[in-house]
Formats: sequence, structure tokens, C-alpha cells
Amino acid sequence: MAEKNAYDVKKITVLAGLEAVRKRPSMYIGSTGDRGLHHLIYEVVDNSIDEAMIGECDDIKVTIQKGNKVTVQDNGRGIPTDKHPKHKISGVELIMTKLHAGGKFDKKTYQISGGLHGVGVSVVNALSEVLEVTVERDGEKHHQKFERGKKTKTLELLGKTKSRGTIVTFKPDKNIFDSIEFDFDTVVNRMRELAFLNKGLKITIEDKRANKKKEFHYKGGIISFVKFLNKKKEPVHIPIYLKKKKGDTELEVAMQYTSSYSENVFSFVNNINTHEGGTHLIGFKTALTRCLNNYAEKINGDAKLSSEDVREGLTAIISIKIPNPQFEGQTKTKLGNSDIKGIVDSLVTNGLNTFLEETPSVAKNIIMKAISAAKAREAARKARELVRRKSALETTTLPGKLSDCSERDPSKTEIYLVEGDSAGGSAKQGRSKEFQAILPLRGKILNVEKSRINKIMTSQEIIKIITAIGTSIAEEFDIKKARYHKIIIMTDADVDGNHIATLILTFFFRYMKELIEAGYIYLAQPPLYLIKKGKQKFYVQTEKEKEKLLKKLGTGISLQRYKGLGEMNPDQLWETTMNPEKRTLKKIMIEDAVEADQMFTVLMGEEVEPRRQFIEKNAKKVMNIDI
Ligand code: 28F
Repeated sequence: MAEKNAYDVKKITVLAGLEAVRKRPSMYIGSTGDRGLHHLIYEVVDNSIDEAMIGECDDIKVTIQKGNKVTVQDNGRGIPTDKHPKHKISGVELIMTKLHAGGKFDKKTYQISGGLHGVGVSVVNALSEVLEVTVERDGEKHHQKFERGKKTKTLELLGKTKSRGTIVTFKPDKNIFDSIEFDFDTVVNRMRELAFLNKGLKITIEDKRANKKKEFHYKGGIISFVKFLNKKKEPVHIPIYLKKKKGDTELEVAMQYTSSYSENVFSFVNNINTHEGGTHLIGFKTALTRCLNNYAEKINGDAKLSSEDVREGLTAIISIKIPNPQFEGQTKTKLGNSDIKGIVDSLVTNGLNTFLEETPSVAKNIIMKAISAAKAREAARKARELVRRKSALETTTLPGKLSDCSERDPSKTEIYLVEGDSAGGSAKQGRSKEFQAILPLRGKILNVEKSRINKIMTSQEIIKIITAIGTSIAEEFDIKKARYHKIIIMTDADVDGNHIATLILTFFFRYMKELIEAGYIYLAQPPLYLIKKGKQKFYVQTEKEKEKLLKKLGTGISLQRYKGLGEMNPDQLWETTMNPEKRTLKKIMIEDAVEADQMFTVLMGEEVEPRRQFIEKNAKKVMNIDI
């Protein structure tokens, strides 16, 4: 057994010290904000997942303890404990103190902005006040402790054991991170995704701070993933599942059409969400478009179905596992391996053709839906042409209600989408005409989740927004044409205001997602209360802030609750909500594409609560720092 252990240990290659990690943590974990903090957990779990991917582990436990100390435990083979022949230190110390290339499924790359894949658990060690590791392997239990990456003692033999596996407990270093407060739901979403992507693996998450616990175990793997994504929709057939394994390469596709109009296609490589797509996704889309056009030709005589038409209402997961992925793109989440395109194309072509032949009634439904999508797309194109021609005829090509700003450089300008004419009037008077444009919106806009693009192009409110922003939508969308780099939704803080805000966000998410990804979309934060004490005036935005301030100010104050934007005069609106030096804006970020998609699908249900939760959860509060 010893020689095997020695072989296992020497697979680790030693790269660099950990001082560099503590000096420039963002180079290794993307940021020292919430995303970077949560990557610590993902980095540790990744090692357990690597054990699961080669069939050596089927149970992972994640525990967030009081004080935000995290324990991850797996029942894999256990990190090799004997000395590395060259480095003369144990495999455990090597893994914990040297940046290493991973194992078989090397994910060694890191995103420039916001994240990393596979820089290794040593990075976690360097950024933790304390980290302890316990290994049970070959009937022995070993333990070692580190502080900020430096060992406080050598690997210690604790005694005999009948179990096997690895346990890592770490506490993030408060000196490195803005906050070390883990968000349970954020961890839950990623663990659920990993359980879907690794069929049969049980992942348990426990939050001892709030006595919460969740367990994920999907024998259906990505079939369960598709069913989960479609649980609020109406599927039109049972999920299609395709799989191919060749050596170290494994492909899986699960897909299911529903009656909805939105497309939910997510692609993964070695459990990494390839947000920017790549050759696996191209192979899938190419095969799907070709197969459905061929089948449509067979039953209808002709077909001109676009790649978008055939994906209307489609939920699909493409998950591949390959030993040497080449990640490209701005955030290193685009797969570049060119051989993968053909392999995925042939898997999907064979699998899909078989499905279409075997279930002609479902095949016909899918084709008819794609054909009506094509008709809607054509109608939308004509509607856009009409709008363009109409506005070309008029003097201004911009919506009449828009009060534009004088500055022409979009990186210096912002547009407020304001609910209601009275608030719109105050905003027009209160704003800076130099860099702030105002577009008043009348009442509710169309619920795009339930409408096709042709119907959307008949909604005047939506056309006003599209025209004012200037980028067009869907396949014509071009972010370089954006006329403003801040698009600020300003609605009342009540239920109706929240509903209008989420309707606008749903439209942006479904038809102008790049605006959100580019960080252009914000929510204005009008004050909820004005608190006066003598000559002093305080505007507060939340109940919590109010309580805190009342405690601080004591008695002898006056409290005014703002019901809506219309209650403020232009100066107050400027002072509290529009002045870049005083206002607070919430920037809308899509932290998790799967979660965001679920939220928008749920948002269009009728319950009010999910909308409030969505605003709370997905809008990261940012103090506007561009003075
Ligand atoms: C809670 C965190 O870190 N689990 C791990 C193993 C198992 C092996 C291993 C790890 C690096 C590249 C080999 C055992 N036996 N959980 C974990 N489990 N690392 S980390 O090897 C380290 C080297 O390849 C292991 C045989 N081969 C590998």
C-alpha cells in the first residue's frame, strides 16, 4: 500500500508560495467580496467532487458553524498522508500549502473577474485564520492544523479508524474579506446544482447559525435538474436524456419542452457553469436546429426554423466532463475544445432523431410550436420595421415622453424609468439636465414571461423603453448602442411599485440580459421616512435604518412616512434619490443564472412575496461611488 500512496502523492506538482495569495487574493478568488468568500467553500468541495467524479465518494457534508467556520467532509479515499519523495512533506501538507494542479479533471484556470476554478484548497488555507484537516485512510486517522497557510504542527497520527475520507474545517480571515458572513441560500443553490450534475451523489448542507438543513440526492442527475427547472411550467413530454462515455470524456444531455416562451439552456464543463457557452453548446444548438428542420420538412414539406425558434420553451442541460478543458472568454466560462462540437452534435443528432421517430405526436407538437415561434419572430421583425419607419418619419426618433439629457457620452449618462406621470414630472424638474434623462412609464407593462416577442412589440410602454435605450432587443441587440450606461428603475416602494419594477426586470432579463450582465441596471432607493429633530433632517430607506436612528436620536423627533414618489417635491427627490453624491442605488446582478431564471419564472406567478424576496435577494446594495 505504501508504494501506491507514494505514487498518489507524487502526482501533485508544486507551483508557488502562499504569500502571493494573501497579498493579492483577488487574483486567485476573483474578489474579496461575497463571491470570493463563497468560492472558499466551492474550492474545498471541488476536491470532494473530484473524488465523486471518479466514483470514490458518494457523500459530502457541508456545515456552516456559528462564527462562520465551515466544515466540509467527504467519504473519499482520503488525501495521501505519506511523504512526497521529492518535497519531503506529506501529501496532506503539500495539498494544503502549495498551489497545485488538480487531479484527473484539471480545472486549472481562473476567471479574471469574479471567480476561479481549481486553483486548489491551498488558496483557502492561505486566506483562513485557521484551517484543520483530518484524513482517514488505510485504517489510520491523521490530523494537521494551519494558520493563514502556515502549519502550526506537522501531520499527527491520531489513531486507528475503520472509516475513510477527508474533513476540512476553515475559518475565513477577517483581515482579507469585507465580510465573512456566509449566505445559506447561496451555498444551497450551488450544492443543489452539484448534486444534479453528479448523479447519485448525496450532498448535505447544515447551517448551525440558524438551525437550517437541506439534503440533495438525485438518482436522476440532470433529468432531475430539468424537472426542477420546469416545476412551475407545463412540460409537453417526458425529458429526453442522452449520454455518451468515451475514455475520460463523458457527455450528458437532458432536455424538455414546455408551453412557455422562454428558453432555459444551461451548459456545464466539469461542473462549471459555462455562462459564455462554447463548443459543447454550439454542437447542441446546431444538431437541434438541423434535426427539427429536417423533421419539419418531412411532415410539412418546407421549414425555415431559426436556432431561436427551435429553442422557444426549451429547458436543457448540457453537461460534459473532460480531462483538459480549454476555457476562453472574458470570464473564462466559454469552452474552446474544438473536438467537442462534433461529438455533441452527433450524440444529439442520433438521440433526437430516434426520439422524433418514436414519438411522432410529441414531435409534431414541438414542430408546430417552433413554426408559430417563427411566425411571431417574423411579425416582430415587421413590427420593429414599422416602429423604425414611423419614428424615422417623425422628427425625433425618440419616444415623445422622453426628457433627454445634453451629455452624449453614454458612459456619463443615466436614464430614470419612472412610474407615473406625477413622479415623472418631479423627476424632470429635480434632475440634472446635463446627464440625467427621464422616461415616465404609465402603469403596468406587459408580463413578458407569458407573451411572445410579437406581442411584446405591440406594447407601447416596452417600445418606449427599447427606443430610449437604443440597443434594440433579442437577436438585433447591440450593447454598444446603449445610450446610457445606467438604467435606473424608480418606482414607489409599495407592492404595486415592486410589481412594476419586477415586470421591467423580467423584460430586461428575457430580452436584454446583457444590460444586466454589464451592470447597467439599477433600482433607485427612494426614502421610506423623513425623520426631523430640531433643524436636522434624516432620510432613511428601510425599517431597520429607521429603528436604529430612532434609538440613536431619542425623543423630540417628527417622523413622516413617504407613501410614494409623488409625495416628494423635485428638490427632495433630487436630494434623496437622484443626487449621485447622496443617493443609494441597488445594482441588479445575476449571481446565479439558474437561480435567476427560477426567480423570474416564479416572479410571474401571482404571489407577491417572491417579488419582494427577489428585490431583497438579487439587488446588491451599492453606494453610488461615481462622484
Ligand atoms: C473536504 C475536502 O479535499 N478530499 C480529497 C483526495 C483524495 C486524493 C487526493 C484528495 C492531487 C492530485 C492526487 C487519494 N488516493 N475534501 C478533500 N480527497 N487528494 S483531496 O490526492 C491528491 C493528489 O492527484 C487521492 C489516491 N489518489 C488521490
